[in-house]
Amino acid sequence: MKIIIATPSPFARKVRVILREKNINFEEIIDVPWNSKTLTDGVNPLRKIPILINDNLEPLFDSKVIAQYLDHYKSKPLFYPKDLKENISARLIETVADGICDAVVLIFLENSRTVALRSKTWIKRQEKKIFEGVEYLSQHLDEKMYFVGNHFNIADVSGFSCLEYLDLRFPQFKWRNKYKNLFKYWNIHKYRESFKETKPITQIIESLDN
Ligand SMILES: N[C@@H](CCC(=O)N[C@@H](CS)C(=O)NCC(=O)O)C(=O)O
Repeated sequence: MKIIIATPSPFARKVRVILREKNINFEEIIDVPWNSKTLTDGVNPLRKIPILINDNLEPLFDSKVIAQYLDHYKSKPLFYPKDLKENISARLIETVADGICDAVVLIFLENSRTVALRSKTWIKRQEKKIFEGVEYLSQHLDEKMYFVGNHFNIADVSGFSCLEYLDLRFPQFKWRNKYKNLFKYWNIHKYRESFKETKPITQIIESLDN
């Protein structure tokens, strides 16, 4: 199995973490999806990573689709809880964490444009999603060790990846100061091997205004 990723991407990270946790053999292929010569060309019509290539299947894209597929490919450990209530709660945390990352990406892209083209209103709109999203994560975590239920699952993969993506692309938001419970949670999970091996790393991207 092959997985096309970008090293800063929190979406690719979800899949990279799950592959490691499930101990599946895979090859990681690094792409820069923003560049004109991207490996996503002709593979994902949305031209986004992550993409999973498995011999007997058409290419899979979108981290949620891939993560759910991996639970079927190898069920242990399971990332989407079987219990309906827990399953919904975990997928809501995943959706909020992914949505925060989407907003961070949009701000990053806006700030990559020449100053005259940047919209402060647009940036403010995205910032609101980030602030309210992190508030949601903090409230739902409360003082627990895992976001949902009593085992590490998709909510933790997404939530943790989101918090470290904020560190990379939105460091001015010092979430550790405002949300002590998230800070405590991050301290507990940061030593996990799959997280250590997939820490986000920036890439150089082509100018978007060319
Ligand atoms: N909903 C998608 C989001 C994936 C995504 O936004 N990937 C970004 C990298 S972080 C990308 O490839 N962007 C390239 C583009 O939009 O052109 C998922 O969960 O996989």
